[in-house]
Amino acid sequence: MTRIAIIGAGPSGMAQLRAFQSAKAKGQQVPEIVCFEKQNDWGGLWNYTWRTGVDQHGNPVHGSMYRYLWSNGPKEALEFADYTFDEHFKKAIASYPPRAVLWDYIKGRVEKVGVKDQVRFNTTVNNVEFNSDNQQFTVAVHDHYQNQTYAEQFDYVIVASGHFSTPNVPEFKGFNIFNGRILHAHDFRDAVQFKDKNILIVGSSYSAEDVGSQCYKYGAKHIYSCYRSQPMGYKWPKNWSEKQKLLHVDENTAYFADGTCAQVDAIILCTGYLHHFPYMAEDLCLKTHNCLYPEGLYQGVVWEKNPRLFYLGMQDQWYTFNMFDAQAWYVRDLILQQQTLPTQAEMQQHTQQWVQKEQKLKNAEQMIKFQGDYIKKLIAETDYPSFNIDAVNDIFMQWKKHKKENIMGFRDKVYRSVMTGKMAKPHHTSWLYALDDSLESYLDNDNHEPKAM
Ligand code: FAD
Ligand code: NA7
Repeated sequence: MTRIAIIGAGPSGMAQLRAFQSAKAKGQQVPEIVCFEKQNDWGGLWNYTWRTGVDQHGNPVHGSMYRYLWSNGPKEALEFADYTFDEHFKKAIASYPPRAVLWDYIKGRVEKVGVKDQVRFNTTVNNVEFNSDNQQFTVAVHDHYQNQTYAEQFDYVIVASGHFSTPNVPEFKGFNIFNGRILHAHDFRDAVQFKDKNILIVGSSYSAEDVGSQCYKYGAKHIYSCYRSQPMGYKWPKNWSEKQKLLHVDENTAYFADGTCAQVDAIILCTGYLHHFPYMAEDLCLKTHNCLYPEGLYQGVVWEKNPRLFYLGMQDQWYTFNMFDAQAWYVRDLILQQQTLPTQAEMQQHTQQWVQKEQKLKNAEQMIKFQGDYIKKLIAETDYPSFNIDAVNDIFMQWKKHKKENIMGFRDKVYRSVMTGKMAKPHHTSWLYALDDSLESYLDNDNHEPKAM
């Protein structure tokens, strides 16, 4: 029987499990699937861990999420087309759920259809090689339950191990003599640690904005953020100063390109992540920076040099969960031979057209539409329920506008689901004052009067 290995049971790997299960439910013959997951539960980044550095088995900790993380985009933009928030929670909820609520939602869909027995938890993939003689992959793993290494043969491999877990850690002059703490956002777990501290955030993208906002919310004294190319440019609170490029630091002071300096207690490097696949043989290894259309992947997923190998979720992400679905359904149909691939040269040419298009994008609106167009094309090829992607693009544009208006208040806005047509219900407490990020508190919307909106 044909065998498929999925590496990782985060949202992308779970989408792949769901895609095959939905084909099986329609009576199709589906190959044997084995999903390897190095953590002891599924959900990927949404499965919070307090750990930093190495995990209990000595492997690098995967988690980059922190306590008090709330969705940084509206849930209406990431909703599954085949499993809505209303179906899962049985009532309307607000638009920016905390991590635990989104984790519950992601798990709900796959728990309902019973695919967990296809996942081998606590099992780290250590090596993947392709043997051209028998056209099979050898996947070598370590089973941490048994403390045993073993290898198995597969006809297809689907890499779904994420790309926001290996930190990009630049060094600045003086770091070796700085007296405070220096950490990367990957190791940031709890903003309360920075209460009453002056902190410096390096970077000007999502992590910079959100890690800084968490620190503000939980009582940091002053936040300095500094950018390399573009300022974030929001209307920051009084105790947040956005600075130009960081030049160097000494024992307790950071020096910026505009000639100013600031005394800081801690430095948080929000400098992004590396695509890192230490387990892949060189000829199978995706090498890319964080972009919307990585080179080498036809339709964003097929490894052009060997189309028995696929990568899911490797793009920079405006769209997330429903994009992973579109990819997973397409990969499924290729493996089930309901889709055919063009020649390698044609695939490469097709990818180049998209890569060149990406290079010409000038602003966020164009980037959002670009990713929306990509998803539209994938969905058109499969039976994934189609949804109004133009309407989701509009939600993203509203979200951008709300952030510009009020960076500490945008999470209080609500949006209409494009899947159900229903409006979200405002949360009982404004994000800035909602210190409890538990699932129970979030869902307990009926017993609270809305306050501080
Ligand atoms: P991951 O979630 O990273 O899952 C990959 C899985 O692979 C993990 O379970 C991991 O343990 C496993 N794995 C890795 N290596 C191996 C190995 N060698 N062997 C076996 N298993 C392995 N998206 C949103 O939509 N909204 C948000 O608000 C949002 N916030 C974010 C905040 C942060 C701090 C970060 C870092 C990302 C955020 N994202 C957000 C984006 C996030 O990338 C996606 O939501 C999603 O988690 C990606 O899913 P994935 O399955 O591709 O990767
Ligand atoms: P991103 O979006 O890849 O952004 C990385 C940021 O780090 C970006 O502002 C970069 O500046 C900056 N950067 C990178 N290297 C350096 C150096 N050497 N010096 C200064 N600044 C640097 O990563 P994020 O972590 O913000 O977001 C990733 C995901 O996590 C995202 O999906 C969110 O949902 C959460 P640049 O603009 O390139 O000059």
